[in-house]
Amino acid sequence: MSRARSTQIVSTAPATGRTLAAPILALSSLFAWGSFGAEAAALARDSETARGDAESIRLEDADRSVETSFDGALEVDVANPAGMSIPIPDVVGGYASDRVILKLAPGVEVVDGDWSLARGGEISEEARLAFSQANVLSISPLFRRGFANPDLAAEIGLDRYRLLEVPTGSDVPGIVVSLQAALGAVQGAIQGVVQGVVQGVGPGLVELVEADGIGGVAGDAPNDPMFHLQWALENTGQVAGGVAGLPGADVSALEAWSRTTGGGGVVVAVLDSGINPHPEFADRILPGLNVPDDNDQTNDVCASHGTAVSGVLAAAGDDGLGIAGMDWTMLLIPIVVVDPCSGPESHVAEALVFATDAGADIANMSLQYYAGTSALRDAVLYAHAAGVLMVAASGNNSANALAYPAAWPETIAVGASTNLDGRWSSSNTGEGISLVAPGLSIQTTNGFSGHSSRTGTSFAAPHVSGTASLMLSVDPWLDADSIRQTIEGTTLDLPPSGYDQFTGFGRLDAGAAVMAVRAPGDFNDDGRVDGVDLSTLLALWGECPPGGSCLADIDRDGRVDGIDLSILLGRWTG
Ligand SMILES: [Ca+2]
Ligand SMILES: [Ca+2]
Ligand SMILES: [Ca+2]
Ligand SMILES: [Ca+2]
Repeated sequence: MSRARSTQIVSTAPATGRTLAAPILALSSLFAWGSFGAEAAALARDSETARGDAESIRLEDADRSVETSFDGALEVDVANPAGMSIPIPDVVGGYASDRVILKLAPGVEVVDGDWSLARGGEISEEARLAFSQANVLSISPLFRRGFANPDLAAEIGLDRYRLLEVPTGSDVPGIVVSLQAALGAVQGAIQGVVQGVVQGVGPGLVELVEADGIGGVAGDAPNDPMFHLQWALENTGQVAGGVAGLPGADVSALEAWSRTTGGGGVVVAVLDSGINPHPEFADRILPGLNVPDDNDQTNDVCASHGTAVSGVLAAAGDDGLGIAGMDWTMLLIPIVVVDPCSGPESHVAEALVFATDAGADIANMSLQYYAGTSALRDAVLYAHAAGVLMVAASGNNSANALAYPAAWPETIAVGASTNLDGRWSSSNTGEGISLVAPGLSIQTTNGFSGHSSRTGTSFAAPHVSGTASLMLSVDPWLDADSIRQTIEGTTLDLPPSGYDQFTGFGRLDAGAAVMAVRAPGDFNDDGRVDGVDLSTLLALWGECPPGGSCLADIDRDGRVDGIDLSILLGRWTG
């Protein structure tokens, strides 16, 4: 079984002639578990799958080399013959390395000191040998306390489940496949090819063999001591602005965090008054720029405005300190554009070009300007063309006109909402506003180590930027336009019905937006990256059709190729 771990894939795409060698954690799941690997590979080779655009796969290890082409349904079954190929043992999302689950076929008993199975008094030598090879330590009923309704349990077959204990660290995926073959599993999570392989091999002593997955409790609220004040993230009816809130009128941060609290090094430029090295994010502040002073001094120069914006974006969550931000791991580029609290628009333009050139994924602009200069306009176009997602405050003037740069269509214009899911009264409105997000009495970071409550569209915008950052941590190849479409498409509509100039598409729902992101390689959005997705990728191999959808182009470079295959394999879950 260790042989499978050293199996290598050499994959040649006929369309391009390119050859790539990919690390093959995934292929050990795909084709080769113990002796079963040869059968699986043979099956792949012998099946009728060759197509002009199919991928050619050669499997190699120390003493075997199997070349095969496949495209469609075949590897769906071969890839996952046991209905599981979870790659990592003993972690949440992985499998238990010391447990294997059997469901006995009707009429089969465990006999002989737990070392074999029998039907009608006939003891199976295959089972005895298979258990011995798997180093099975014990076999016991899985449901240890019996059933209050034994008839129902028997109808479902719960009474036929057995737990096999094996040594910790066992190759459970390999054992599952071996036992399926030896014991003649007649039913598995995935049938078809598996049945074809094992038919006539085993005596049909079990219905299924499976690994035991490991999970855990779903996300509790983080332990930040001020989290109970953060109505924007979890509204339990907290008072804000003297008014008790509407429970649930929040961005559903807990739902978003159940999927991700950040990761992948997303970079957010904060065009603002600077960022103090507050302990909530001090270790994640990258070198920045002070535009007015033309130097690299980026401590906050305006009553902690930029520091407060950064807390909403990026305060570390569940660290026992203060508050939780939207994305707990994002990197911040501080760019000072004001001195101390105001300055020319062109400084923002400079800052935007600097942010773009520094590789920012997102530019948060909790700013309001009124001229709409061509210099800033063109800097917005520069950033947009470079793929920077721009998020801007709508402004705090009670005006029916959006501030700049929010007024330009390339930016996401964010107004402020209240803890009652209404528009904050001073939040600017106007055609082109994208959405609203919490902006009233927002608990955030202040000074060099403190916290305070802030109000305004400045503190609404970073809820949106932080949501975008979480989305990028799920899929780093998301482009700015699709992030925007998802954020705008998952809002909670606020009155009046439909898009309106007061609250745009509605109030931000970070949970829905993050959940809407498909994980890279999970083309059918079933939460797994497995043989089904691999089939999709191989079937779509080559240039993307012009104007058409290109589902399998994970890195969005216009073609489905070895890069996309590598990404998929790297994210294999089975
Ligand atoms: Ca914290
Ligand atoms: Ca509306
Ligand atoms: Ca999938
Ligand atoms: Ca691609």
